[in-house]
Amino acid sequence: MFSPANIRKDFPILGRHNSSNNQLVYLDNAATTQKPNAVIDAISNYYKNNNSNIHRGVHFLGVEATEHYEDSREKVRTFINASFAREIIFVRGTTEAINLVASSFLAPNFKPGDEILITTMEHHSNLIPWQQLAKKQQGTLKVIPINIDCDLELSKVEELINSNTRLVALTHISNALGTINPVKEVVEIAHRNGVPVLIDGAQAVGHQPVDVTGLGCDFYAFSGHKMFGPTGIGVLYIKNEFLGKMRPYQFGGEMIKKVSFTESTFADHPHYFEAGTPDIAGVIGLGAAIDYLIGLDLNFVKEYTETLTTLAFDLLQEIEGVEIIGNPLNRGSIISFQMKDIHPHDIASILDAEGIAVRAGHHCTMPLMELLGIPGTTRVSFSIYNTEIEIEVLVKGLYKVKQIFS
Ligand code: C6P
Repeated sequence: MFSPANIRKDFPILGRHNSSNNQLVYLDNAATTQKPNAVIDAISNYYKNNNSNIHRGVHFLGVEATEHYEDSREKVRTFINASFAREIIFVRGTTEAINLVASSFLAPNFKPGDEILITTMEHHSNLIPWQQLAKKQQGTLKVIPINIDCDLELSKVEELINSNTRLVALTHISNALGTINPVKEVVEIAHRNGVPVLIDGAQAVGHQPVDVTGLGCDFYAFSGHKMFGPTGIGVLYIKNEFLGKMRPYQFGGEMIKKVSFTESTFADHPHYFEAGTPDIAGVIGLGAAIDYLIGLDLNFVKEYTETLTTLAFDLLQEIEGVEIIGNPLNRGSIISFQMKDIHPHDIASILDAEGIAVRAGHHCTMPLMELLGIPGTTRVSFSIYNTEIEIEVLVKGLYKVKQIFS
């Protein structure tokens, strides 16, 4: 039987206190989640017992390390329901995954006048690579608007797609608003018009079941560190049919078949995209994070964090002067808000003194903040180890903020 108290024991950092001896209340999970012992131990065990380079050594350490690394690829494949292991590319994180698609898939065939379609709520990582590509190759970046509730205007997707559209790139869950986008519907519209779709899943994987085959998307990007895994490792899912249409991302060892001074031929996928020694410990840690999440049951994770988010939403709304940004039809475990006449950084600093970790600022979505006419927000984001008591502590903290500024 699930119990938050038992889950919390898996995360040693949750026992930390700040310099005023206030117990940590970690509500910055959208920035990065904390790590369970299972992940910390898997990384430590790799370095203690298996450390070796992979796909090279004939010695037993090399064989073991390679097995663990490729086991993790298989775990990722089943976790997101991809069809083939070769569709799973290990990268540094969501940011690198998106840059890989921009330079290996879109750039080589992108002509002047071509268009890329994103949404108003994209993180800079799913905006700047497309913006810079469009600038360099005389194309256009188009933006799907959002409505007053901060939901995507789905009806505009078909209107904005035309024969020049080369890609639709959108976030699954907005890191700044919490909006869960109707990504399956967007994929259907785009595909009806012959346009491939990339989904930025940074805030979705690990929070709810994700099925790339069911979604039908062509590219899906996510980061290990937002789903209990280590930093520095992430995944790009590339649908099989696109693998052969992409150029290598980087050149070097591991991604080749044969090399002479004049020519090189390249390895099969996924190694084609994994030049150099990868983050082996990170991949093994990510595999352990997936095992941990499977043990928790993702449907349960989703249900529990939804309950916490609803509770926080209701309590925050009751505080006079608090304005929650957006009221989307479907919300992930993220709430952004403002407090009348108080800067988000002041709110975050006062909460920090109480031991409460939140994020304040533009959340790497400057164009969205500009559109909303605000400099930034205070953001709380929940994970499986958060509790109702912690939400009460947050609410108390916010009353303290009000009191200090009154
Ligand atoms: N958002 C946040 O506090 P990286 O840094 O590559 O792991 O992930 C980038 C990224 C891309 N897309 C979305 C939707 C994201 O939320 C993030 C990271 C963090 O919201 C850090 S800015």
